[in-house]
Amino acid sequence: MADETAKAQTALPGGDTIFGKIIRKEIPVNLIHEDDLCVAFPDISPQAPTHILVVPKKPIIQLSKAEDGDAALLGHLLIVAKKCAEKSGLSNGYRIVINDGKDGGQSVYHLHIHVLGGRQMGWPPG
Ligand code: DGP
Repeated sequence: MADETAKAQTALPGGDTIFGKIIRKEIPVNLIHEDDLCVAFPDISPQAPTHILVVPKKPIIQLSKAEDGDAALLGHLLIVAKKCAEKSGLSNGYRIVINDGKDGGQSVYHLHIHVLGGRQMGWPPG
């Protein structure tokens, strides 16, 4: 698999994404969580022992395109993210990441939250 940062340099916003296919069950994943508003599943290219993606069913392209009316949904995604971290036993802490756009390293243009844990995270991020 190509490096995710390299992929983010060429990824373009717009259209259906791999996450749309996962939400519609066209591609099978090991669902960690599903409700009316979102799904959570392991990242295919894990950057930590635990690496989960929390993805809204509403195809918001990226955080910078979210609207005021998405506030409750965005809050829900964070609550689901912390529940997934708890379920995964990340009792020592974890990192929540949202990559936005080219400079943010976004490669899939369907908003998602990364939950990373199971190792010491560094700062600043790369
Ligand atoms: P980002 O760079 O923030 O847009 O993160 C996209 C993530 O999506 C990246 O960490 C790899 C992951 N990913 C890409 N395709 C698939 C897939 O088909 N299945 C799963 N589970 N994850 C994927």
